[in-house]
Amino acid sequence: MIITGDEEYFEDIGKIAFEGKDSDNPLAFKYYDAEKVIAGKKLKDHFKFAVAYWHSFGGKGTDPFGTATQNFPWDNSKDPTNAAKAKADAAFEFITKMGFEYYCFHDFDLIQEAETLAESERRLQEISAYLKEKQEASGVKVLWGTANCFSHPRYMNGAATNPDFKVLAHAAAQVKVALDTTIALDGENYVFWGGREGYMSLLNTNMKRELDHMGKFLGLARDYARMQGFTGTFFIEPKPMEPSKHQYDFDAATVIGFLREYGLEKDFKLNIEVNHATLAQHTFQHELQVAANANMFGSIDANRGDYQNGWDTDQFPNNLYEVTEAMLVFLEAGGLQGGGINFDAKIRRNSTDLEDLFIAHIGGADIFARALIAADQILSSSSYLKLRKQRYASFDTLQGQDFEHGKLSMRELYEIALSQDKIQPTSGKQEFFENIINQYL
Ligand code: XLS
Ligand code: NI
Ligand code: NI
Repeated sequence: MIITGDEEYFEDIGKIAFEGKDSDNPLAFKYYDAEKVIAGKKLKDHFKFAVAYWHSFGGKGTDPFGTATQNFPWDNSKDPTNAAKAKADAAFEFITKMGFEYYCFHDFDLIQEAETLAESERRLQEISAYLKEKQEASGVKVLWGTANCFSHPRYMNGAATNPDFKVLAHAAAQVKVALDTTIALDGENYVFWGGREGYMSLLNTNMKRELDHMGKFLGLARDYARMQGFTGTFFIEPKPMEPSKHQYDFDAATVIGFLREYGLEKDFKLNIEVNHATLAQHTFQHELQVAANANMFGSIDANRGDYQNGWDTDQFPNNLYEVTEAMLVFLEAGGLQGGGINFDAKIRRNSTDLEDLFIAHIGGADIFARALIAADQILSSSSYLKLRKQRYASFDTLQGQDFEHGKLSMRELYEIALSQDKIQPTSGKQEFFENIINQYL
């Protein structure tokens, strides 16, 4: 029998309520009213907010210069099973009090990895049974699972792209078990983030061979999961660098090309992370649009980078303008395909109060709600869509339309150009577009 822990970890904090923007209560939502209907859907269904197990319950405030600062009460046991159960208790208490419905995990966020693969698998089965009961009791679900194929030293030269076959086989076994775990927990999706799938120096790297291995590996993982009855979507999470100097899943466009090259485009979509977009010198909005263009607008890892630091700081989202631009694409694309908004974000090293975890997630949910509401108004009430359409009006009739329909040859375009009047410049009106957004924030 499984004994559910009865310890309350956040005993001073109750269920987080929506109190509206005039509330001064730091532990209340100001904009995220889960049941509010915007553009035909409840906010909670637009977003499917998820808590990242690793940052919120595994992160302890460490950084490359210092050890843990966040000594949270669920971290007291040395025994892996007891520690994992305490973590699960804290996680489910937190998620339920937030009023969220989802979480995301790596295999060894759930329970500490063992010395052998067989024992790791046994541990995962044990903790999954415990988590399954907690899911059933609370209604909380798994948005996606994944395997951590980047932390252990065996992966220092990559996992699916490792030049040593033994490591590739180990990674395959780990992904198989992570898929089994995700399926056992009724996970809706499965993510691949290739932290060390890339290289540090091309001098010692056969790039083509490594990419072929990765393509094959992902195909095998998909086939295995489908055989087990998994019907969810696989997501690739692009990131240009860190920890590898150069990662193969650089950005959305690169990943889309890769998926098509290896015949994976039917089963895979993208999980776009804000801070990864900006590391790739793109905007969050750009990456979402690239994914939407390819019909691969799958899921979002919500966070933000730092304007001054060039690494993945994984801060909680708070840039209203950035998220509003993103929500324009989100609504125009018709929302996420299977995924949700996972807060892949961590409280700062010096945020050491238990309530900081709540405050951070409240802020993140409020920013997305406020941005989505503004974006919906921009799309439905402002001249934004009309103005953008007008810029392309010359393609809606006559020769422009013929071109779009493939009815004009190169020679005909040449003849049109010879006969037409001098071209008058047309303003792009960028500042006007920017002002429209500001008007609705
Ligand atoms: C790291 C990634 C990671 C993935 C899951 O930068 O964001 O957290 O989301 O492996
Ligand atoms: Ni992520
Ligand atoms: Ni990240």
